[in-house]
Amino acid sequence: MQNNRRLTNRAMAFVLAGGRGSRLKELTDRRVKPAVYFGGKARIIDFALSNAMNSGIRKMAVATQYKAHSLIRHCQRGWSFFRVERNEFLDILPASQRGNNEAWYRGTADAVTQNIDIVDSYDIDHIIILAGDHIYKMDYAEMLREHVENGADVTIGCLTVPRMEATAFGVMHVDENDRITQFLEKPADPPGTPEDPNKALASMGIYVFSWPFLRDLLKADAEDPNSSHDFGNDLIPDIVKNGKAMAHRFDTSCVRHAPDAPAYWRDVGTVDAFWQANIDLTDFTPDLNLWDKNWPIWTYSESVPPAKFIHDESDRRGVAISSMVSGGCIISGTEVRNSLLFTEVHTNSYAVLDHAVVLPYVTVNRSARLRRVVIDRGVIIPEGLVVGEDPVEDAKWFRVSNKGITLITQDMLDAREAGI
Ligand code: ADQ
Ligand code: ADP
Repeated sequence: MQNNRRLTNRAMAFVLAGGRGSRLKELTDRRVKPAVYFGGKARIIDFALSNAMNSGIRKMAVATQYKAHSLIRHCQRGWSFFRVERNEFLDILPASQRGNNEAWYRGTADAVTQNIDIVDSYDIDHIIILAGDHIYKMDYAEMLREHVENGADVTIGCLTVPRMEATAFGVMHVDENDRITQFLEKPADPPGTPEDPNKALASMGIYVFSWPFLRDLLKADAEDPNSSHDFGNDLIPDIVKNGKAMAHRFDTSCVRHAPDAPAYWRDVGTVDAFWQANIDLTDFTPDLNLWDKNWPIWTYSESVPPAKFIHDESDRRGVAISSMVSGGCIISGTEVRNSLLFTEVHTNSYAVLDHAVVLPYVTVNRSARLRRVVIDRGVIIPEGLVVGEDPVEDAKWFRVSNKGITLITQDMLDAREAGI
């Protein structure tokens, strides 16, 4: 068996964080999906970066492109604790900083190609390509070990998903040894697995390569006029045809907080999924355990005072029931139920928050009643605003999802105030 420590020492995590993404609607108006808040303190990208960190990887790069400012600021503030003298770092690689004629990253593979010389300078043996936009806990060291033991050209992290949900993924067929025999990028009619025709084996967009192998492939891809320079569309199908591509099942390297805890992976790419995954954390025993000291989720943390609850026995109830309330919050005479409040949310008397996901620095003024909402950062909720009781009224001003979740941003409130 290979020495895992030596493998991770000489490996890097390359996090793709530049995609446009639009299904989170106004939540991604100003920030890219990996920079969207999650779980009370963290951002979505912290999960991939923490997985790398907890797997023993100390070299990381984040390729950014659209709406990168808040992501870059977050990485600089939260992920600057590496020891440069030990060749440990997190490097931010914005598009359009390099080369003579290329501007934007043309695709996920091009995001690596445009940084070949930088990756060369890291002096690594293996590269783990990750997406910065999923919530899960996974030990990449296990995957790396398997990749080396199998002598694979590429190893792809994969999940079993309901067959009809697989249209959004790369879908693979494997043989009895989990060697990939066919790979279809986002097929309209995904093939089922041999064991269960209603399930499909989907790519998580996580790839392990030896760096010299990938570098040669990228150089050839850059010259190919027919390529879209994308891992899922171009490179992976090519390796499946001409090389040795192996599937690594998430089940075998997911990090569970208890032996019988479910394998947890979520794409929080829609307002509904984002709301649900955050609200799920308020469950009695959530499937995603943020308290697990064996696999902490690292993030930038502001120095703020503890959450404060102001409650008087007459008529102001300042309480939070089955909820998570972050530092710096002041819950003054507000009833908070099954909700998740990020840093420095201030709420006032006679207000009610029920199944609410409230991003940082929000103020909720008196007597507002908000049910099944996502409230964007910094929003000032006016006195007496009621949301979640009359979907037709809500939809006049706010974005109401198919599942009846209302997204509230300051722009929407300003438009409502102006009556436009
Ligand atoms: P997609 O879901 O289409 O498929 P894609 O748009 O390729 O994902 O983005 C993957 C990651 O790369 C995201 O984190 C995104 O932000 C980033 N990204 C996209 N374009 C980029 C660019 N030009 N520069 C830098 N970063 C960029 C992929 C695979 C599928 C697989 C799913 C799993 O192609 O096979 O099933 O991911 O989610
Ligand atoms: P109400 O909930 O009745 O509208 P207030 O908004 O006046 O009451 O606030 C009540 C509590 O919140 C008090 O304990 C007050 O000290 C605290 N508080 C309000 N604003 C701030 C602030 N900007 N910084 C620190 N504490 C605050």
